[in-house]
Amino acid sequence: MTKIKAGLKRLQFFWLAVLLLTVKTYILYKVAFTIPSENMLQEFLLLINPLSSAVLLLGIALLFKNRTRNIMVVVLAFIGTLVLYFNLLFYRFYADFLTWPVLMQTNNVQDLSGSVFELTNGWDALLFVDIALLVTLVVRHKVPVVPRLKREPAMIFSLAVLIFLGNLTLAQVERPQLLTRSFDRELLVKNIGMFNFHLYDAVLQSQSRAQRVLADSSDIVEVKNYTRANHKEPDEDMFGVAEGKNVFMISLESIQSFVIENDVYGEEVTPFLNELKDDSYYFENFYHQTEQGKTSDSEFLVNTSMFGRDSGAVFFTHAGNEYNATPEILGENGYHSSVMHANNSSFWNRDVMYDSLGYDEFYDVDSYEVTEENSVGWGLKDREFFEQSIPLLQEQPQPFYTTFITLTNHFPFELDEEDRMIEEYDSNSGTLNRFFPTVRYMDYAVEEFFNDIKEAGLYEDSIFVLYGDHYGISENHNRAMSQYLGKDEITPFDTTQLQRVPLFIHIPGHEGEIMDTVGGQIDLKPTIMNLLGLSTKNDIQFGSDLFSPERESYAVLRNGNFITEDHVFANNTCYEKETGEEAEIEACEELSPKAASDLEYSDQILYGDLLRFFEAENEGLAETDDENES
Ligand code: GP9
Ligand code: MN
Repeated sequence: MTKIKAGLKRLQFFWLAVLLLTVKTYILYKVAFTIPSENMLQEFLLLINPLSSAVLLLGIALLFKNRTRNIMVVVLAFIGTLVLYFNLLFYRFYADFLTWPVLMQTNNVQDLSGSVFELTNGWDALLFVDIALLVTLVVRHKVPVVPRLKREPAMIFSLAVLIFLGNLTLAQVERPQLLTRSFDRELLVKNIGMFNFHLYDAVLQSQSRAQRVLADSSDIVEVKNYTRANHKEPDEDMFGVAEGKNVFMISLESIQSFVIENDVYGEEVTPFLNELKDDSYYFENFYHQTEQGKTSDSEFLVNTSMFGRDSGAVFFTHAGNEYNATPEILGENGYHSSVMHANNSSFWNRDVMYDSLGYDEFYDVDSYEVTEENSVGWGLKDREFFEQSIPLLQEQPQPFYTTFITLTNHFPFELDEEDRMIEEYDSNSGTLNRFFPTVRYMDYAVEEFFNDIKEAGLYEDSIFVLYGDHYGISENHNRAMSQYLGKDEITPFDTTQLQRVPLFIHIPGHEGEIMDTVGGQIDLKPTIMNLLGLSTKNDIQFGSDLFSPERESYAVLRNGNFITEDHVFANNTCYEKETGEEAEIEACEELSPKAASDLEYSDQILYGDLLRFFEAENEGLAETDDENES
């Protein structure tokens, strides 16, 4: 105890600086970044999360001797304050926190430097008051000059690590999978602190950068040959049927196919979608292929026809890559593209990633009027969201390609009493029980949206693609799920089959059909492009047109499990699809190499950022085509 006291006294100037930086960061969180907290634990995390990094940063000063050490404390505190200040300026402009890639993208910084004066505020000087105090103390020789102890820096750095681990443990209690899923910058800053967030971001970025640096243009040739060999020609009758039409991409949050044509105590869960089935192409064997990136992974899959990552979220780790995504290609073909989603633009790093995917516009939470009354759970209720989207749609140039991301049917599936149209289910899982009424509500919201679209005169000239983004009920609820499905247990076969999400392609004037081809989100890009009359023959893609007569029934999930016409390969076991019984492994072996190659080649493109070499290649191709013609 006395030792600790002596240590505190010896390093009193250092600890004073640590305290000031910590308190200042906390005040800034609350006043400038207005980070809300929902409970005491969150508030406590906000308060302590700057501590470990302050100790680490200012601890560097302890490597120096005598007076230099005190001067270094001041210099490092100043640097820390500058980091806070740059974030603050950036936040005033973008309502987001700085990341390394953003800092490297010069146009972003130029945007900012142009208006830097407008972003500053007289009160900002307060940020530097403590620095002035520290300087005064040093200049006036009020700070004792203490000799350097050999083991001191190491002890202080260990202390920083210990504090950080304590912080992280608490943060994981508050937000499980915080670092692996890395879903939102605000959440990260909230839980581990701004400085630690910058360190974390640096590690993440350097990992992906290393692979990018090692890649060169020859790497793309093999992948290109592979995907071109797997190309499937479109159905002649379907190619171009929706040429020039608007495209509504409607992402249905957390819905799974098992709710379609199903009921809870006699009440239909999705009456509208069940009806929509009758005059749409409905794909009953369509799988989501997402992992930890959840909704963002699904957005990536449907727009790029590439796989997301097996861990983490590609929207975060590879937002700076070159892509050849649907919004960009459609943009080159006279389309206006946008996303409508009433959430923060920084969630899933969408603000950055949407630029890379080539979207023209992102209508985020600021485009909507969100109040306590019209919100539930994660935010704006779906009905309100769709309603408020209509005027936004009307102001867009046509034809448009617009993605709508619903939100109400999101875990933990909260709903206001007035919006509950069917009863909850009764099982040991509150999650599954609540799931049905929120799905029912989403179904209602989509129905009303269709009515509004018709009223706004936007129906006839459009096509509608409605798809489930990912599962809503995880394996943690298997017991309740087996009760609902009337099964003894949920096997790996069942779990794989539960990854089916509904896909409707609704084309006004078409009768539609129940389609049994096995497919996944990765197939949507070529499917949509071909409907619009645009060939994807030369594109690098891992999916194929769902209407193509040449396509084989097949989907590989991100975890390597795959599904064919007759079999399901899950957890290294081959199952008969019809019965769910185990089959001879040979029955699945034929497609194993393809499943592995699809994932591997897609990863190569992603990690090597290989599509940056693609455009040049394509131009070369166009030239040779021309030459052949002349
Ligand atoms: C958040 C919404 C939900 O903006 O898309 O994300 P999820 O948690 O489902 O990935
Ligand atoms: Mn989702």
